[in-house]
Amino acid sequence: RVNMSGRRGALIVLEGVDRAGKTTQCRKLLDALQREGHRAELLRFPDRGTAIGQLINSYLEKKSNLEDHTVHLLFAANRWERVPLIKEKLQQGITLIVDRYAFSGVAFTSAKPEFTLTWCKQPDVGIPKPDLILFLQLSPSDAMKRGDFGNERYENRHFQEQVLRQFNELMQDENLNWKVMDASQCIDDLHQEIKSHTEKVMEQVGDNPIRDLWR
Ligand code: Z5A
Repeated sequence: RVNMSGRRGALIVLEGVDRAGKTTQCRKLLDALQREGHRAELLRFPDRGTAIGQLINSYLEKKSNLEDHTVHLLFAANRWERVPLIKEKLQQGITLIVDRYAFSGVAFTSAKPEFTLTWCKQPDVGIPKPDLILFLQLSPSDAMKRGDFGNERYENRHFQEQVLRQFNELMQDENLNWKVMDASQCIDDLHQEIKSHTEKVMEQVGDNPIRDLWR
């Protein structure tokens, strides 16, 4: 369908620690926007459905081991393979709600010993820059109340604390539109806040060009 409004879609990313409620909020946001007649779609990373995504899935489920740099590059490649689609949808006026993006990529790898933030960012330099990044903040003790960790790789308290530290570093970047949200609120209150930030940004993007992340 052609874009009659002359306005592109907004690229909205949800990030946050394990069990912060990203997936729950992405779905609620999608429903709410669609109900109000907006064109919106959901994406999530990792996208486990592609050939690269299957390698990542098997790694996360601990069915295979991959060297740390290698898996980092696969996560980035898994985003790059969706870049043409992302640009096309945004140009068509479709708003994209994305469950994790390059910030998870950098935060998780740089939480491992011997990795720098600079090295970790490189493979994602140039992917579409989000118009808004909603960071769902939740303390480790509140996250614990949402049930036990799963059995996937990275699902342990010490590593998650390191990851949070790396997210905090990434949030210092003033070239990006981060909004930190209190994810300890009830699902509906958090949803209202997320929706209002999103709608404001959808208004603002107009026909602004899609920019490159970290460039
Ligand atoms: N990873 C990486 O290393 N590199 C990368 O580039 C990328 C990712 C993109 C898989 O990601 C792993 O890949 C992840 C990062 C790494 N590793 N870890 N850990 P994933 O997106 O597949 O992760 P996930 O395990 O599916 O998501 P999550 O973080 O565990 O959950 P969430 O989406 O934030 O939360 P949720 O599923 O919406 O909710 C969790 C539970 O809390 C659920 O029972 C809800 O009903 C409940 N909930 C939700 N909101 C609330 C509120 N407000 N109050 C009370 N309870 C709530």
